[in-house]
Amino acid sequence: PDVNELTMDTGVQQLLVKAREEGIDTAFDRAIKMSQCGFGSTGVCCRLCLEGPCRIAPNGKGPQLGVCGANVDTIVSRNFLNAVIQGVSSHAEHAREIAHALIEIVEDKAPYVIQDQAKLNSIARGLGTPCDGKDVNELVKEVAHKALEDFQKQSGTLNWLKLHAHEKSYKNWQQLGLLPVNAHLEIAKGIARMVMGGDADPANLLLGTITMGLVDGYAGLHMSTDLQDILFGSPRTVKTQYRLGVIKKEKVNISVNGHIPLLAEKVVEWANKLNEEAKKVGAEGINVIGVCCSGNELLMRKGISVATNYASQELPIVTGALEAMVVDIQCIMPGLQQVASCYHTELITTLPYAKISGATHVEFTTETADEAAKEIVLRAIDNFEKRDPNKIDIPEEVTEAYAGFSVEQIIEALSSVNAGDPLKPLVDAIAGGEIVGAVALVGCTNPRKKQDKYNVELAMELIKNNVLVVATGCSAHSLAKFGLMSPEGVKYCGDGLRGVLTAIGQANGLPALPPALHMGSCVDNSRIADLLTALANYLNVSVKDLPVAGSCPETHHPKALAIGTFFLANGVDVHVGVNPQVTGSEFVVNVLTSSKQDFPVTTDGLFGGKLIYEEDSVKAAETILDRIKKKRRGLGL
Ligand code: BF8
Ligand code: SF4
Repeated sequence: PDVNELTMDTGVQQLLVKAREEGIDTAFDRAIKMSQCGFGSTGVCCRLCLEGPCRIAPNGKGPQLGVCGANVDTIVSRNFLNAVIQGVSSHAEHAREIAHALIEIVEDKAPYVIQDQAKLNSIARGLGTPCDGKDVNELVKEVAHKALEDFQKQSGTLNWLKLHAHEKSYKNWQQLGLLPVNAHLEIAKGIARMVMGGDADPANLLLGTITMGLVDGYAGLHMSTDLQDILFGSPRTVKTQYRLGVIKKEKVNISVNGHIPLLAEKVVEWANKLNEEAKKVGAEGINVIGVCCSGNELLMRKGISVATNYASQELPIVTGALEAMVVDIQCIMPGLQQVASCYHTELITTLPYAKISGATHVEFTTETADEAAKEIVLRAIDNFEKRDPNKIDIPEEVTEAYAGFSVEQIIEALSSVNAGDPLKPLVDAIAGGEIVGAVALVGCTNPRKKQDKYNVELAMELIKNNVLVVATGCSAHSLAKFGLMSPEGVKYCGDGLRGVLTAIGQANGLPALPPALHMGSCVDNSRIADLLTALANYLNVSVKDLPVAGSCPETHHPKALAIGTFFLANGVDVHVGVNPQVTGSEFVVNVLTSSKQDFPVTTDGLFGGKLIYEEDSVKAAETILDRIKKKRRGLGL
């Protein structure tokens, strides 16, 4: 296929042509060559023991039971649980690493400075830890220990769930016996129930998956965001730039790619400190740019510009002007090294449990954060002179965008309209119908789908119909690149939404608020959940009653499935635009996607939210709007 069928981003198109001319394959080419297995893509293949692999033909032909007697519903639900556990483990590890770092920091073993005392106090108070008379270090230590309890306690439930869950959701999960005890225990239990000869009741397996979703939401997403805000500061509105044009020919370019901002923050710090060193090799300075969620983290707190999102992460290297790509973990394509080996770019892995063969490894620990970051930046400076001028080609386009919409920032923006009752203008606009509802556009891009197209199309449909969009992760990059995170984006909105965004924007010195509000990285989906909880409390209803939904049109990672499960558990409808590999079981499909009146056990009936699988973004928008309107009617609107 022609490159313009692979991505909407003209900069990525330009570099895909260059890569092809140079004989370099990227994820887009590999996706074309790799045919998808019909059994795997419907979730009916089981590889859980050496009696197998067993696979159940969905058309009823051939054996309908695995060698052990497992039927297709058990196999599909086990595979789904397996995928969600992978996502949960990623987010829980992320949170645990930050908690651990906080302890090292207050013990003076790690070189970071706590940035946000107000957030620290509010989290401590929420956890029931008195703040009075304690110094910052003491309080950080107590909060971090509370966090680590969520990986250790043997009874009760997650501190972070009690801290953030809406009371009505909490009661529902309690009644259903779904409350998680600690993250590690639940992950281990989840794997234990999924093994050969474990849990073979598909409904029970799916309920277990919901518990994993709660672990993801609270011990993963919320804990990561809270602790990172304490450590690095809560985001405030920032103006930034997107697209591959943020790579600067005259500068030493370093991209950070991954998720846990402990390293990325240090790279920025050392890039500033060593800026003069770069001039000694003929560069104008050092330019740190973001890719994927590390990009989001630095963007939200530091306004760092973002080059590209997941599917095209190899392309910054193809500019021939990237001196180093520094990675930590999650969504790092191993293929980066093949591409880097064709250029002067040094791919630098940093975590002992996430290496790539052929890449340089500079081990990062919180204790040696400064040394590691300094070495990385010096390596990048050295590499500047190794550039091949004939290989340099940087797409010019950049797009301006606003980001940094933490809940704190959104409330502050609303306070400019109504200082005494900040949520009132938003709630009034929803009640009056100027805003029909809100949708969180989250998650990924996927090299199998035309990059950005589905994210952007869905957002456009929604805002045209007066639905407010908030965004995180790689989908936020898509929306920013196409103007939906700038005030001018209101021209695509329906009249009602445009009016509200303009009024709030102008009260804050902007021509308008952007129609899509950037709320951060994937762990920052916690911020979206917090906003929903605040709205539900304000209206004295459940989260499941709100006219809202979540959507991940270009899904690729199991983390997205874990996040989706968390929102389903809260009664929020979740749309995915990529086959979630469950379609081989009618039972599983019904539990996840049917409305409560149509099937005896559904997530809709138990929690109030269902899964919507629809590849076409325009059709997906229609379905989402129908459900939002139904929820509005439920509220008497
Ligand atoms: O955690 S959005 S492609 S980079 S999984 Fe990955 Fe998806 Fe991007 Fe961030 Ni989230
Ligand atoms: Fe086959 Fe059962 Fe083993 Fe799965 S667990 S591979 S279905 S025998």
